[in-house]
Amino acid sequence: MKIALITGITGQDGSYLCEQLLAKGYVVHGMIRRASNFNTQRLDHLVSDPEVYNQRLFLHHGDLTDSSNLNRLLERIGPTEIYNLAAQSHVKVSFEVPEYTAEVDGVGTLRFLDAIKEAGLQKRARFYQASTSELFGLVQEVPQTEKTPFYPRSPYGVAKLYAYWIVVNYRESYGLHASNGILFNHESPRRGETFVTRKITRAAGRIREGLQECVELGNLDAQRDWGYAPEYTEMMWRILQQEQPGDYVCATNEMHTVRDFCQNAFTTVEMPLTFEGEGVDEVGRDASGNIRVKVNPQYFRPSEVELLIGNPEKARRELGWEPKVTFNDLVGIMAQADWQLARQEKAARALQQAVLQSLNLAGMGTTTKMFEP
Ligand code: NAP
Ligand code: F7E
Repeated sequence: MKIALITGITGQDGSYLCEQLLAKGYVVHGMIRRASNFNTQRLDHLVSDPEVYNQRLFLHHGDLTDSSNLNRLLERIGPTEIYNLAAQSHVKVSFEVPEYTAEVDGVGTLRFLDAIKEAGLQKRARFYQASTSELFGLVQEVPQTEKTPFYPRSPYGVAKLYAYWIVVNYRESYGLHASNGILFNHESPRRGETFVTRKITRAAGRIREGLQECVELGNLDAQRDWGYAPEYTEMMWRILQQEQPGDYVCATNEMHTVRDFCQNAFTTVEMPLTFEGEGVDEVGRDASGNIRVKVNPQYFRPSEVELLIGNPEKARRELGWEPKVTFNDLVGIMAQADWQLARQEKAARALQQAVLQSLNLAGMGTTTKMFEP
């Protein structure tokens, strides 16, 4: 029987991977952090299914900063495949919490690998590490491949660099079937709302529905190779089905600016933008001349990764993996989903307003402002 253990199962990638493994007939165990509120929204459809939850999907509390629970989990579960997706995954936040990021993203990976070795699971369990294009940072060649030298540009990138090499080291030293997926940015309607793509598609939908005036962004010139998350989680699985472990770039080999992403997203919600001005004075205006996108230096990073574009030739050759969802498809999927959410939010607000008015309490509603890095 195939038994998978996923850390970071509550995240974007963890939730897609979980669905895919269940569909392939796996028993899936997920490690989740204890929180004061439920943090399983991306898994709710599975957790509320009595034929799945506690039958083929099991959740366990744990944290990559705590090795005692990792040891216990491995002993109890005896996984055949381990996907280490847990991380403090926000690059800008890593400048604010660098030590914690190193603990979780760097040393956390070592804790896991060592727990596998100590539990004597190195012959039974295959290990996938969520490595990243942030390793390339200040890029040394274009496009980047498995052979491109690394030059990380953030505490996140540096922590993931340690994780990358400790995976290689445990593979070479102890014969672990341990692999790195060097994944370029991948997005979806489940993407966290403070990553730039989702921030833009959320804003486009809300602005279109009159729930928000404008969105403030940082570096509009940054260029990324953006793919569709479910295709990338499928690749994680393919890596662990290989006879031999290895390291693979996972990307589309196509690059776009943040500004392109904005233009595409606002066009999807039928509100095309025209950009004018430069640097911090650049703005995006709608057809009526209203400013819908502004630059706010608050979102600049102390050191920036200006461009990333990956060549996934090795993955195509050895894994038969090829992305199908194009940049335009991806923006369309996300912007349509968030437009729909905005419509629902508008309808819910109207209902709330009607109820408050009928109770003669109008004006007592609260508004929340999201804290955003
Ligand atoms: P995500 O949505 O931010 O999910 C991160 C997951 O890690 C969440 O489940 C989070 O739990 C969990 N986590 C955070 N700190 C933890 C800790 N100390 N102990 C245990 N769990 C912890 O990230 P994602 O986009 O799915 O990415 C998955 C992995 O791929 C990450 O390692 C990321 O660094 C890497 N990666 C992502 C991309 C990308 O473009 N998405 C590209 C390359 C690599 P909570 O839900 O409780 O916060
Ligand atoms: O930024 C620029 C920002 O935060 C992309 C993580 O999944 O992918 C992700 O890291 C670009 C950067 O993703 C805003 O400066 C402009 O150049 O969406 P992001 P990221 O930093 O590329 C890699 C591969 C990972 O491994 C990470 O885990 O967009 N940008 N304006 C902005 N970024 C944000 N967040 N917010 C803005 O307002």
